[in-house]
Amino acid sequence: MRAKVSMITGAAGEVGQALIRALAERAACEQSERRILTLDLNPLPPELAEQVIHVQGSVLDTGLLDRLVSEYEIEEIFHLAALLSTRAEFSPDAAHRVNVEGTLVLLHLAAQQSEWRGEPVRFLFPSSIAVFGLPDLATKEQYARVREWEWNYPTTMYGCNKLYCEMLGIYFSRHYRQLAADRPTSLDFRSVRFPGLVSAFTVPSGGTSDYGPEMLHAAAQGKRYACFVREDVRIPFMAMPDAVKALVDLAKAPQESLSRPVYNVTSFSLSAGEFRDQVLQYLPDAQITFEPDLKRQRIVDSWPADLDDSAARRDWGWAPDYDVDRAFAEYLVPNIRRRYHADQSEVSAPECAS
Ligand code: AKB
Repeated sequence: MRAKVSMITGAAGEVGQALIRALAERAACEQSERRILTLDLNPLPPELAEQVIHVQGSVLDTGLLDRLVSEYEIEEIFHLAALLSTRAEFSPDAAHRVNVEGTLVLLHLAAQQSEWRGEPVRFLFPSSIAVFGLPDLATKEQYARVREWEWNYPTTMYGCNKLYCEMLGIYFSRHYRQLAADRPTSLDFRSVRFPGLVSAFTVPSGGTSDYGPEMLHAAAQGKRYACFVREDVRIPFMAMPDAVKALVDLAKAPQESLSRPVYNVTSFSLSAGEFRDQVLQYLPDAQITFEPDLKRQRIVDSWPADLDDSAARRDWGWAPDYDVDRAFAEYLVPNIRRRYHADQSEVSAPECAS
């Protein structure tokens, strides 16, 4: 019999590493036999690798995926592998391959697995504020908290990729093989649109919201930081534990409670200057300047200042644990201080939910 698994692609990335911890805890709390199968081009840090079955490889390697399907029964997929917005602008073709073709391969895999099991495979897809594209700053100010269906005019390759993959996911879950005489069981596609994510344990790379986490991690190491966007530009952010909570909570929400396949989720909205002020509150020696890079600035200017996440709150009880004060005081600053000052223990041990 094939072992039952939750699969995570892009598992060595920022969200992936945090998600492995959360799924391992969930499995321990639920005393579940379902294992975690991870896939990434890169190895995992050793303490994570020992908790999962890690396969080093590409989401585009269909031979490898065929082998995995023959060895494991995949019950859910967290498809995180992606090239982020700044990197995708430098390599749009590679971004399209990884972000779109990679997702298509995984959706096919999930569709086949659903058919074979006679039960839908849950497919969790992290989308992004990059799917929005506000045309100018006046419109950004006027539409401060965008809803899911507003301003879906991305200005980046990454944003286009994410928006299209949301559509592909919906197609695969609702209409795939719609003309077949006996339409097979289809997958269960669910997606959250994340704001900029901030982790205490990892530093992002290749994104355009990276200035937030970069200034914090630089300050904690006593390094100067030149922020690549204007002080006044505002976007929403979220602490990494809440991003993982959003994925895990959406995965377990009863299908009948979901009124849409794609949900905005957010926590707090800060201008780059306010982000700097938060950092200075805890690390008063931080040396942060603003030296906008006009091209990256344009991308952030096109992203909304905030998200309306009321649908997620209503349908599946979404609520972040960390508002801005708690995020900095209880999660980011203590853990980052530990990280750069020898003590590696994590603050706030997670508990099993009752
Ligand atoms: C990026 O900056 O590309 C990502 C995102 C907002 O999705 N962090």
